Amino acid sequence: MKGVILFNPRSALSKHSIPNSVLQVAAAIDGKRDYVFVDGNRERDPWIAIDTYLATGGFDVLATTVMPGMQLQQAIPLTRRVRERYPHVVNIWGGYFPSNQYRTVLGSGVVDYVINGPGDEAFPLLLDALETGSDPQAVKNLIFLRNGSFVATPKAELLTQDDLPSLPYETLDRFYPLDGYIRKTFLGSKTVAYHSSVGCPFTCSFCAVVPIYEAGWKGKSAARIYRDIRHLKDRYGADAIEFHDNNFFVSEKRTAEFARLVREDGMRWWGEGRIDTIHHYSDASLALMREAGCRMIFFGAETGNDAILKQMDKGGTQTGKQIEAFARRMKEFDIIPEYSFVLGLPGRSPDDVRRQIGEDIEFIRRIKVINPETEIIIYVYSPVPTEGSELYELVRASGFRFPERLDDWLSPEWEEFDLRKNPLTPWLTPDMVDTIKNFETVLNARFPTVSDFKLTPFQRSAMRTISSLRYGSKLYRAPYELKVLQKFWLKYRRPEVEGFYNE
Ligand code: B12
Repeated sequence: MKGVILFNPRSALSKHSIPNSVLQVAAAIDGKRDYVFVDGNRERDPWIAIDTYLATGGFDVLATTVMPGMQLQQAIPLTRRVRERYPHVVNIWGGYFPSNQYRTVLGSGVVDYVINGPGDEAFPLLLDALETGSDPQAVKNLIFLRNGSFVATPKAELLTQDDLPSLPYETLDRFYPLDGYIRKTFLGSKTVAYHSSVGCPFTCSFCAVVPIYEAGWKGKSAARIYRDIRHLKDRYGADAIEFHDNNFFVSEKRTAEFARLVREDGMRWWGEGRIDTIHHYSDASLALMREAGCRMIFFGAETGNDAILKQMDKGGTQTGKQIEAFARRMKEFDIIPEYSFVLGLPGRSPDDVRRQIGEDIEFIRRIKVINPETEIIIYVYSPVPTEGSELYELVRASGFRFPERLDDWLSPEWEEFDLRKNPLTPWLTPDMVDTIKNFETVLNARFPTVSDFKLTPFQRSAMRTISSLRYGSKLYRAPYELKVLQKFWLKYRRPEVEGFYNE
């Protein structure tokens, strides 16, 4: 077995954070196999780098990480090109998209193996099997085609995260200077992306994490996180952290311990958590987190409607009332809640869907009254294959189907689908999508996000003034003047699509 090319297809229009998916995979083979990085976010045309490496004859594996959306635009054509020009090269895909859409990915004939979930053990073991000619079926977390049938090997237990090797930042730095990833955001002048846990203990049926981790969660200890963060601070001058975990705040004990460790470092941090989990945190823990630099937390609020929270299998104790009470509580501790909502779920009738959208818009307005600092993110529901869930059965019953051919995901409408902005769900009519998007435009003008720190105080107050009549009188229809100002004057940036604005 020769060298491995680790490929992170382009995932954002601007430069971006540390590609932790391929970096963690690199850690699993570091010192055992030759490998190189190709980052589509840092290459004008990644094909040139991939082709150059393969033309040397020193590489025979292209290992690509793929999430839905923009990454498909490079992952699919480049993998296909490698198959055509270098048929002996093994194509391995890992990440959320292939794990959830393995039939389409393997059915394309250009991808040989899908790493289903964590690749820390699966990837090195697969390379060993390919090298020795032994049966890959012995490798867990793997899916491949054999004689026309899918072979999905058992899922491995989640690993003890503290046992994972340190990430080879210095190696990545040789390919792409790390300064290019450690950027200024509203959190700090040198913001790093760090991933301290895998999975999530909950099974929300609109979330792509669920089919992969099935309510499993494992996290690094506070001491290990702090050791790694200190390395990024001391070696690269990091002064802020984006915790990219699906659910960083599962354990109050771990969070509080990390807060105590990082308290004197003057770092500011952001992460993702659940409202019901952190609402059960003590006042002391919340105060400690704020003192230790926790500035904003992303939450899946989803909806103010308890029946729909149930239909979503949101689980836990989250309710509309709790979402309101928690926004009020976060204000007391000066930690910004970033509430994401999922609008446009299937209903019994079009009127039912419209009524629900209207109710959630009113609910979001109430949250803004309770705590105007609350950042609001609006997603339009895009199904993920949570087989067997009440919500997914409703989706299937509506006639919704994912593309069967891999190349169909390249079509503009499916790229839109992935961005959860304009899904092609049969029950959502254009007027419903317009209602959601127009409200979003007026809301973002009335309350510009703090994360877009390039906005001047004048721009912010101008947008507030210009939009206040519309927002005050709930006039959301055809907000073209605001769209033009946001696009051309503000170059407004939404964190849910490209991450936090960074320079
Ligand atoms: C960072 C991030 C981004 C970054 C891009 C990162 C990049 N790669 O360049 C940005 C902010 C640009 C981004 C954008 C989006 N994202 Co995003 N993103 C993430 C996030 C928070 C962290 C990913 C990460 O680094 N994880 C850390 C690594 C170590 O974990 P991992 O990726 O799971 O990797 C392990 C395994 O999966 C496997 N593996 C993964 N890749 C590979 C590759 C190989 C070769 C092998 C062997 C193994 C392997 O092994 C790894 C180690 O165990 C994840 C959530 C999460 N916590 O993972 C969401 C997530 C992947 N994003 C998601 C989505 C939907 C999007 C957007 C579409 C959102 C939107 N509405 O716009 C956009 C799409 C991008 C676009 N512009 O089109 C969803 C995907 C859901 C789905 N349907 O599959 C996730 C899961 C969030 C969620 N909870 O829903 N995203």
